[in-house]
Amino acid sequence: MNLYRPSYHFLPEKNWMNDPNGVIYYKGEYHLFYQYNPYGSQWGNMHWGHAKSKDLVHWKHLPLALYPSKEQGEVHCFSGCTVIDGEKPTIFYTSIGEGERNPEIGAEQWAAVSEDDMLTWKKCKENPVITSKIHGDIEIKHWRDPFVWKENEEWFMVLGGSHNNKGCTLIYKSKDLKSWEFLNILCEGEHILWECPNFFKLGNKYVLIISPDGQVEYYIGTLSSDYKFIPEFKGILDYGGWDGFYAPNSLVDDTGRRIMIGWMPEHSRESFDECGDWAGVQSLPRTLEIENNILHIKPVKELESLRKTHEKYENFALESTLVPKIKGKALELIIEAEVENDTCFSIDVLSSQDGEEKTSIKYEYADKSFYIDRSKSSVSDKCRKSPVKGNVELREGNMLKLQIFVDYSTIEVFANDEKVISGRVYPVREESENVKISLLKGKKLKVKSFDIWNVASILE
Ligand code: DQQ
Repeated sequence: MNLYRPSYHFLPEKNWMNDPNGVIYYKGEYHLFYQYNPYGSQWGNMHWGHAKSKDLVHWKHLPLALYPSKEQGEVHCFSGCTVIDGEKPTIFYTSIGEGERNPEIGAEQWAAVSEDDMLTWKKCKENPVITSKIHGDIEIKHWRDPFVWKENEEWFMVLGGSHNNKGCTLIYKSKDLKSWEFLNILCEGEHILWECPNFFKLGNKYVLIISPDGQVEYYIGTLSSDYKFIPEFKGILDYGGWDGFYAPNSLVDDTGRRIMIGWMPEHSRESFDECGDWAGVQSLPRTLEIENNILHIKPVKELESLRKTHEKYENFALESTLVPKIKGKALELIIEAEVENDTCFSIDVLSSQDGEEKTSIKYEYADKSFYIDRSKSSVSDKCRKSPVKGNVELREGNMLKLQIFVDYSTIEVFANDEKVISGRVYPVREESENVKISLLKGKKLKVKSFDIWNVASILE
């Protein structure tokens, strides 16, 4: 029996997957490319895998999109993006080779085009499209992960990197996607490197998202006329980091939604090797909106189509525990409650009957934290047990909404349609599929509603 492989998240049939790449809405379908090693379940031999979907929920696997061009000394096709130039889709990605073309100092930016609606891709004969010479005397290391968009009839690109040991994003401009001009260092931060930048307009602001080898951060701000980003507000896009969410990428669809998908890594497996011949999952797609200078992150509506058996509890006071009838390893739960002073409560999922193995999603009033307590997530001592923690302010009337998606080894917790924590867990017992809500501190939890659904597999 499968105990770990998610059933309603995207992942390839087997082998290693990491960053989502080149996500784009094209001719009525969502395309997802991804970093992929066709030869094993460890990172290496980076190719681009490819899948598409009509609804962001059910995905169809397609042939690999990019292979390293060994004859040109290319070893990896690192992350990048897809854009449509007229009718022709173009991929921009970072090409890594041998020796001097290593990721620290030798990366180049390459392109590939498709003439058959993205089914097959041909590398452009003009490659490399950009080399690091474009920066003149400015030395950039770990230069990678192009993100391209069109604004006022001009193309722009941002790339991640490291300048004087500080993570940075660089910005470039082009008229034809072929010849590029370096504009500026768009923004710099304190981390050693910034990977996979996304930079886009949302409402009347610009948003910069960066992956700094840890929790993914976002900045909201404005752009100066000399192409310097001026951050005004900052936040954590997902508290998961290496425990659950990294290197996201985004698209805009025909409804105008900014939709983001991130890689749910397996770092929490540590020395646990029971999962089989696959590694890496893509997160559920989420929408991004700015409200009160904070990025609000919500799962896409389309996921509701997977809801199956349902149980609902309304307007009750939780004084000890509630055990719903529904159980399983693929679930969605929503609780809306008024959280009084001193309250702490827990929603246990993937729990064994005796509670020896369980993953507890907790809310603590004292420090307004919500977190995935993984201390008992697995009776195996091989995987990571540290909590994955975030913070969220209560809404008016001390109201809290937690929307939780459980899918075998993935947990995603959305709090107040605003903040999110993604985490990975590896419960080893087949019977670890029970659910229980418990009041841990305080007199009572005034629950307005509690909903729980079994979630259909996307393979059915
Ligand atoms: N993964 C890719 C890089 C990127 C990193 C390599 C982020 O392009 O910077 O697989 O996870």
